[in-house]
Amino acid sequence: MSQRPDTAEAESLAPETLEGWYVLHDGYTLDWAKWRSMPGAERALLIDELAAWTATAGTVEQGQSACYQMLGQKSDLLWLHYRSSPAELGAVERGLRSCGVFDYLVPSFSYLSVIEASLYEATAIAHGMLARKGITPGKEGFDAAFEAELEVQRAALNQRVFRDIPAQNHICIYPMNKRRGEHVNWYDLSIDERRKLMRGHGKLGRKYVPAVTQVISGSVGLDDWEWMVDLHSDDPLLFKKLVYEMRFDPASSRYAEFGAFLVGLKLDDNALRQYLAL
Ligand code: 76R
Repeated sequence: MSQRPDTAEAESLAPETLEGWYVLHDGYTLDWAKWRSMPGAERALLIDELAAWTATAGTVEQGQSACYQMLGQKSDLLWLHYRSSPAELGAVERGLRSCGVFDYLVPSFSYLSVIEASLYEATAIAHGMLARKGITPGKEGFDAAFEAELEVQRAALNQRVFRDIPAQNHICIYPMNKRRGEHVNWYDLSIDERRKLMRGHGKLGRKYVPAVTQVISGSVGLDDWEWMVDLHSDDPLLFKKLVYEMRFDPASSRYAEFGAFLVGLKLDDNALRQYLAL
């Protein structure tokens, strides 16, 4: 792999990115003993209150929310929120705290990020479109035509980054970094090298579309890792198959580092009520 020469032009080396919804993953375990020691009628009131709050949070004008039952002991319940600003996420956090059930929830996991599309390909696509029309870099009008073409790409990507929470009923989430190690360092590669790797990555990933929906949110400067990976599917086996196949792809085999994996099931209003009535 060619490493880029020492240069101070870091600004132009970062791919342009397009951002959409801010995302909060908000996970809790339930203190079952304390919860069940409460009389049934009181519990029912708190369940109604929480279900009503979850439903309202899911139908806000700007963004969306969904609730998942997480498998294993790392978390019991996870709320996923898409909102237009951190302030909006703050409001939704306060909303949950105002529910009576909150006194029985023990925080287990939270993650702040923003849905992101990197424009590695958009730039290459724009170059290709213009080249086919004979408009090449250096020619008169190239800069304006290039900007206009990029705008078209951005508009298409906008729908990706301001998307709805996928309807699929299983979720798999994990944070990841691109390696900055002694021997291999993603951030030292040239932008062309990274584009090439991302192209291979995208090609592999698209084999799983639409059975798996991938939502990548960036979290550099927002939380502990560089990205949060959310995969949604009706077939949870595809999480294993996709993540395993990707392990062999150089964008992951050489450069990816992962945090903890969590898998859960989407809860509709009825299922959330049943879960809390256990
Ligand atoms: O349509 C396109 O061309 C989008 C191409 C694409 C990008 C730019 C893409 C496609 N991904 C992109 C960016 Mn992805 N992705 C992961 C993981 O487990 C692992 O090994 C890694 C975790 C999975 C499973 C996955 C799946 N992707 C990214 C980025 C940002 C990198 C950057 O900007 O430098 C990360 C961290 C990342 C990680 N990817 C796809 C998938 C799937 C299934 C696809 C095809 C789906 C689609 O195009 O919508």
